[in-house]
Amino acid sequence: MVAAAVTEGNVNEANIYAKLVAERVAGLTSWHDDWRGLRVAVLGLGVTGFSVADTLVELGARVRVIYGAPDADRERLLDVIGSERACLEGDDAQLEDLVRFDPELVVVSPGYRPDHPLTEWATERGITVWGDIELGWRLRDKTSRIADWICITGTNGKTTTTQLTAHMLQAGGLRVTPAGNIGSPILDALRDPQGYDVIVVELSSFQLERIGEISPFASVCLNFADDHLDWHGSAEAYWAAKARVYDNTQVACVYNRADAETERMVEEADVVEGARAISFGLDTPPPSGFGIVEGLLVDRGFHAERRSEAYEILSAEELQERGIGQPHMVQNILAAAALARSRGVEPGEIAQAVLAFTPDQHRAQQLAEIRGVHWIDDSKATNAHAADASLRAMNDVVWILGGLLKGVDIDELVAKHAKRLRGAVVIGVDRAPVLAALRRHLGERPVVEIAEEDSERVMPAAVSAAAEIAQPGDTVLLSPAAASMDQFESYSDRGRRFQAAVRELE
Ligand code: UMA
Repeated sequence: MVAAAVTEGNVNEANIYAKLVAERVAGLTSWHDDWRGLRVAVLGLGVTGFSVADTLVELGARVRVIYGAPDADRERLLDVIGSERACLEGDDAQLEDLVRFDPELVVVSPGYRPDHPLTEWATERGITVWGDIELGWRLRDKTSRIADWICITGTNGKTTTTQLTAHMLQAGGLRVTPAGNIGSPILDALRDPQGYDVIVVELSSFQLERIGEISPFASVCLNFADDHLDWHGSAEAYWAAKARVYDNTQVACVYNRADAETERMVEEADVVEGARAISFGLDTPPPSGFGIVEGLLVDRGFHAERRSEAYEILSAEELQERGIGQPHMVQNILAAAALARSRGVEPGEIAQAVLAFTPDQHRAQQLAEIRGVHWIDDSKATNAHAADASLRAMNDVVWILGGLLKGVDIDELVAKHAKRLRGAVVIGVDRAPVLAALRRHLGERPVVEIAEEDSERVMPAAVSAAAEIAQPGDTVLLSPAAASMDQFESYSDRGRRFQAAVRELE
């Protein structure tokens, strides 16, 4: 029985030690706390992993980056700053390395699934696991100017809305930067020597899954539809992740009046006392809403006399003239305006920012009219919801679609828009379910399969097939409703190749 008692004693000792470490880690809530010597394992060596390692080495922690794919540039930089690193193929080898390192904290890149074996191992042992956003929140006081965070998520439109919000805040005279899922990690923004008044943080559902206890100044979930179901495990888990954007919001929870799910998220959120719910939508706004009245975008959310009065921002016609009058774009503008108004930007400054705004490439981008046919590049539509937003605005469409479906059923989208379609051209490796859905809903109309899988040749083949189907007055729309990585480097690579093939037709 002595042996058993010793074992039990060891286990207890290990538990007490793990608890003490977890308490030390939980107490690290400032850039100016003592991070020295803390053993931190960083999982992944993409932009996030590198920014985390760089930051924590600067704070004096002992950092080891564990990752699967070599990256010569970042590896060289890790060596220069003095971070340890282990490039190992497969979860088993990585887990073994992690166990040997015996971390006190694990910081994980967004792409790691919630049930990843490395993070599960850590959680089971009581080791704290953070994402980079939670770490960033704790380190937000590096400079004396501490930025407010305005947090933006949604299935579709978040990058555009993040950019628009940042432009508006800047027009209001604030020092601001976008960060997060938009492509530049939060920790890079936080280490800016001058600091910012506001950081506009685009958050993916992956980042929200590990968001921790952040407290946004204002927040929005633009819309909600199934995406990334394979990653989150279920639609409920995806909903719960998105809903977290509203937790602890201080001033304004902005939601979409036309999307009951986003309203429910606000209703169920635990917010700071006094935070207001502000809606946006394309209809006449209620008090506390942004919307459209007689062709004018208006703010009834922040007017002192909002029961009877509204601030005019600008006219829908001005947006049309600048090619940014599509319904989903107007929704993004209204959401961004609500966020910017919550931080005190004047309506006139918002109008000025919108009129100077140029949307990104590959987002419902009008390319050309060739022999009466309009060509549109919406390669950025990497999910059904984004494609839905583009298709809604059109008729007589030859639709080029397909790619990595990410576990989403395409049938509903096809059924909904079948009436608008002249025909369809299917690309991607995962073509069978797309073809089946199209054949089910399009009857006799042409559905062409591009069996070509060489990335050089996919788009020329798809464009020439679409050109054959299209009649004068029609629109050929590349809006894949799927991710691009099966055949292309990224959605922009897919869009660039589409544009090049369209130019060949001219
Ligand atoms: N890795 C593994 N195992 C895994 C997952 C990742 O070994 O299970 C490794 C990868 O091989 C790679 C590294 O981890 O070496 C990359 O980590 P990552 O995939 O988290 O990517 P980062 O480069 O750190 O970029 C991430 C976001 N990527 C993802 O969420 C997949 C970027 O969003 C984001 O801009 C960046 O952090 C800064 O915040 C991209 C994205 O596609 C644009 N986002 C998705 C979307 O918008 O739909 C969510």
